[in-house]
Amino acid sequence: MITLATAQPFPYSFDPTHTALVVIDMQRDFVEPGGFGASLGNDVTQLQAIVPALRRLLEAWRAAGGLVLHTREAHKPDLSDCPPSKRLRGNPSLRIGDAGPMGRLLVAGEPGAEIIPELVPWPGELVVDKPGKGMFYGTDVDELLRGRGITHLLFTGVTTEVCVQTSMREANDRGYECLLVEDGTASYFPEFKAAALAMLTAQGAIVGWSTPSSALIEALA
Ligand code: TIU
Repeated sequence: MITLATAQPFPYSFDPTHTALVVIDMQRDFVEPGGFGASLGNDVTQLQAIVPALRRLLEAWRAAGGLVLHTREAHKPDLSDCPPSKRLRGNPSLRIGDAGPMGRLLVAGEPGAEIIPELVPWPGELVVDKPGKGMFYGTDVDELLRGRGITHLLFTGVTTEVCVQTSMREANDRGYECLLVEDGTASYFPEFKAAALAMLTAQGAIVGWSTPSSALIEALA
């Protein structure tokens, strides 16, 4: 059992053998120029900034033998799992399914939908394509985690207030004890990241806890 004494808003304890590190949507389409995130007018450098910390955390977690779940926001090529309420949002230069420099945006199998090379999944790690913002919607994530005895989830990835926050809220409703890694998650809008961190941990960890990656890595050593 590991206890992170400095976690917010109070200490967080977990057994690594019943815990998964969740890496949400660290795909080229969100992190690199020319992808979906950039098509929405966003500055992708905000997201690139977390890659070194995430690499260090992944290395420590893998060395400790922990389970890793990577998600990708990716639709079927016929877009039958992408409703107009999603595809027609905003006024982007390209929409989901349109062809860009990294292939069709957010479509499974296209180069842009792949996880960035710096964080490429290892053999045996879970990789799940999800059509929505939350990782439980339209996926078998719950069965995959429960089947492995997972009760605790350590959240990282992008973007904090969209897919990470939605996934963490879905997980909390399903009974998982959730921790968000502060420097392992990013938003295109730093003020939204700060607000998400505050609201998730408020009211006595109403959704979950948070910690810097350094405390987690130190505890795993
Ligand atoms: N636009 C934005 O901030 N995020 C998304 O569309 N998807 C994820 O957060 N993965």
